[in-house]
Amino acid sequence: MDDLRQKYLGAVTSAADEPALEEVRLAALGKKGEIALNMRELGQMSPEERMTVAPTLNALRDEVASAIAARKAALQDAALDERLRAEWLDVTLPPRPRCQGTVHPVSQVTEEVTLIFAEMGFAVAEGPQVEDDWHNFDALNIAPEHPARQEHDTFYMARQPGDNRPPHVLRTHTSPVQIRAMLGQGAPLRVICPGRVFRADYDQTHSPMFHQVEGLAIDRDITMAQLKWTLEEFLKAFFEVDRVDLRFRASHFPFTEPSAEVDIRCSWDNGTLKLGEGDSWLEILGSGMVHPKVLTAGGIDPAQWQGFAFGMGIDRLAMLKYGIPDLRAFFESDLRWLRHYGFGSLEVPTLAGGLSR
Ligand code: 2NM
Repeated sequence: MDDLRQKYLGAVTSAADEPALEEVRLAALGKKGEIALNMRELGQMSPEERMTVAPTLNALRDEVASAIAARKAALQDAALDERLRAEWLDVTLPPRPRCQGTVHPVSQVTEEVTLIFAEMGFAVAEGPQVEDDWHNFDALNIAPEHPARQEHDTFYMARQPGDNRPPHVLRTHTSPVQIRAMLGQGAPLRVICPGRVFRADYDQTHSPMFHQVEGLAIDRDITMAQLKWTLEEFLKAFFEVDRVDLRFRASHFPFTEPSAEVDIRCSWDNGTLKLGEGDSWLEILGSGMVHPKVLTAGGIDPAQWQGFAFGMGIDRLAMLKYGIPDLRAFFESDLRWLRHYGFGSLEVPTLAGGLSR
């Protein structure tokens, strides 16, 4: 009994880590451990013998068990001390430079535009950037021989010889989203469609990928007067001015009739743009009454419903509002540019607080 005691107490003391200690526990107290086997032999003993052996064996079992528990706690303490030594942290160090990026002006302006039109009851609709030519052209009354369809304006998706599916393009405007909204939701309808569009055009003022927002309102008895009011309210809110002076110039788009380009009165005082005053006019958007053929393509009866629509460039709105000179820098992913022109992620635009705060 004394040998057993020496053996296991010694083994407990010299167990270097928890797995080694667990082996000692199994060897001594486990189901097939030495002490357990000894206890099993109590059954074959005479009552007198058992009276003397059993208490000693029980005491031994308890002593080894508490030695193991004590050693286990000591090993855990030591392991924790070691971790605390290894994983120390100097909390007096200055913080790391956090977020490198900012909210891109295109994202900020998209938020601002969406907020203003949401207030007027317009929902946001989205659609695919790769479109079939029916949604991008035919449904919008853009004839097959229209110059906009030519390779030099439109990015056509590559096709395998023998592919009989309709041609697909990178959408050249967000109007196909409005066709999808008409077909999907029917009239009455009020949506804006912000998003990426693509045209094969690259110079100082054109990027092959840019951003547009188009709006569409369909109801009974919709008129150009409502179009004009809507655009005035939008431009006042967006540019954060009390009044704007708009000029509707007759124009032509395949998808609207009549069509108008909208200019906003402005002045350029030594390089700074002022809206609402002055002798200059700045072209800001295109608009018109939705062509009956376009309503029909959208599954809407032009004898029952009318609609106005408009479209403008988000990138250009951002340049005008925030005084950003070069369009191409928008898409160069230059962090220095982004830090200069970008917005904090928590500076969320609000109509009450001033959009650009
Ligand atoms: C513009 C100018 C004028 C326009 C038309 C439509 C649709 F799908 F409803 F017919 N959406 N957007 C439109 C009209 C767009 O962008 C300069």
